[in-house]
Order: sequence, then C-alpha cells, then structure tokens
Amino acid sequence: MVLHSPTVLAPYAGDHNVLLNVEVINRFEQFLVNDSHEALAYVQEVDHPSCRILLDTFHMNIEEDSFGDAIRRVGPYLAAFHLGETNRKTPGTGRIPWVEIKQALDDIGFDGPMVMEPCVMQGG
Ligand SMILES: [Mn+2]
Repeated sequence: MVLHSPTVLAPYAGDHNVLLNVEVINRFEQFLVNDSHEALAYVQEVDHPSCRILLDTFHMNIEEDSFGDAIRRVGPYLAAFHLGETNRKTPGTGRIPWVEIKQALDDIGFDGPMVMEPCVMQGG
C-alpha cells in the first residue's frame, strides 16, 4: 500500500490510534507548511481528527508575527509543541517570549505534549 496523501494517511493513522502531526517548519528547511496560517488551512483541508498541528518555537521565531496569535489561531488543532530557543539552546537561555507562549497555551487549554528540542552541537 502506498501512503503518500494526507487524506489517506490521516485515516490510516486514526485506525492505528496515531496522530499525524504536521510540524510547521521555517522556509529555509522546507516549503510545504511554513506558518500557522498555512498549517491551519492544510489541516482544515485534510479534515480528519487524526491530522493535527505541531508548532515549534524555533521555527515560529522565524515565520510568525506573534507567538501568542499563532498559538491562538491554530487553537484546538494544536496537538504537540516543541520548545527551543532562537539558537536551538534550551528554553530560558535566549530571547523566546515564554510568558507570552504560556499564556497563549493556557488560553487555548492546551494539554498536549511539550518536548524540548535543543539541537546544539559543540563547535557549531
Ligand atoms: Mn521541531
């Protein structure tokens, strides 16, 4: 079986009790879904409860006008959240507005997984 379309993948994922989370990645790393507007349109077009959104603060810092507005925009479609600073270091060591992000996550009643994704290699 070839599984390449989200309209095929989402029901398949649902049948296997898996969420298909579309991670929003900045324009320099891929070209399909770069911000919360595109993610929302994509997931709404797929229109399946097993297709949801994963936001990542590292990518949001590049693409979103506002962290809080992006989180509130995707609201109930947000199923997972990646945490990292602008330079991929651990939360609290950089310039990401964590208070604003926490408030927005609380505003939408987010209770999904939050995963730190520091990707720092010594020496650059
Ligand atoms: Mn990520």
